[in-house]
Amino acid sequence: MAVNLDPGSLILPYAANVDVREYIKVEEIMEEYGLGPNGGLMLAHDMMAEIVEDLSNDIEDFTPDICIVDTPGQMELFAFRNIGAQIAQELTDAEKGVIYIFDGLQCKDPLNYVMNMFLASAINTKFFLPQYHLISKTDLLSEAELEEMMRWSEDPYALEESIDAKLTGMNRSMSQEMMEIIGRIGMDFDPLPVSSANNEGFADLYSKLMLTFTDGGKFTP
Ligand SMILES: Nc1nc2c(ncn2[C@@H]2O[C@H](COP(=O)(O)OP(=O)(O)OP(=O)(O)O)[C@@H](O)[C@H]2O)c(=O)[nH]1
Ligand SMILES: [Mg+2]
Repeated sequence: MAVNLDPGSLILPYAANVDVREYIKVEEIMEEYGLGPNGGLMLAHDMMAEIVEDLSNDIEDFTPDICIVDTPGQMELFAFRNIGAQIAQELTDAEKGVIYIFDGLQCKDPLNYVMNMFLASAINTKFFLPQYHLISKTDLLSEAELEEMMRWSEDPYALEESIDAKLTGMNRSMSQEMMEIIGRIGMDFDPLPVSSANNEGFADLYSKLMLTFTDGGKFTP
C-alpha cells in the first residue's frame, strides 16, 4: 500500500491509500494563519505530529504486507527536523526501513552524486534504520551515464577520477573532502536503478523489500 506524507503535494502521480492531505492541507493553513508558502509548509510539518495516530490507524485498516510512505521532498523540513524520525517511530511498530532516492538526472553530475551520498549518510544517522538506495529516472539517462553512476557506487576510485576530470576549483575540493568523510562513515550504497516511466528495477526492489520485511515467506518470484 502507498501513503502520501507530503502535505504540500498538489498532484500525486499515484493512488495513495492513506493521504496526510485529508488531515492537513498547506493551502488552508496558509490562509488560516496568514502565512506564506514556507511558513505554511513548516507549520504543516509541525502539525503532522498531532495526527500520527490517525494515520497509523488508517494504515492498520489495510493490514498491508508492505507499506511505502512517500515523505516530503524538502528534507530540511522533514528528515532533518525531529518530526521525521518521530513519525517514523510512531507510525508503526512493524519493521521499518528508509528508501533514499538519488535523482538520476541530478546525480549525473559527480558533485551532486557525492552530495547525495553525504545526505544519505546524514539521513541514516538521523533515522538509524536499514537503508536502501535507488537511482531514479533511468529512462532519461543514456546507458553510458547510468553505467558511470553505477561504477561510482561500486568503486570510490572511479568516482574520484570523475571528480578530477569533471570538476574544478571549490567544487572539486569540496567533493574530495566529502568523499573522505563518506569513506570514514563506511556506508554501503549499493543503489538500484529504477524508472517509474518504464518500471525498470521495481521487480528487484519489490523482491528485496519482500525478502527483508516478510522473511521471504510471501515472496513468489
Ligand atoms: N521520465 C521520468 N519522469 C519521472 C520519473 N520519476 C518521476 N518523474 C517525474 O519527475 C517530476 C518530479 O518528480 P519527483 O522527482 O518524484 O519529485 P516530486 O515528488 O515532485 O518532488 P519532491 O517529493 O518534493 O522531491 C514529475 O514530473 C514526475 O512525473 C521517472 O522515472 N521517469
Ligand atoms: Mg515527492
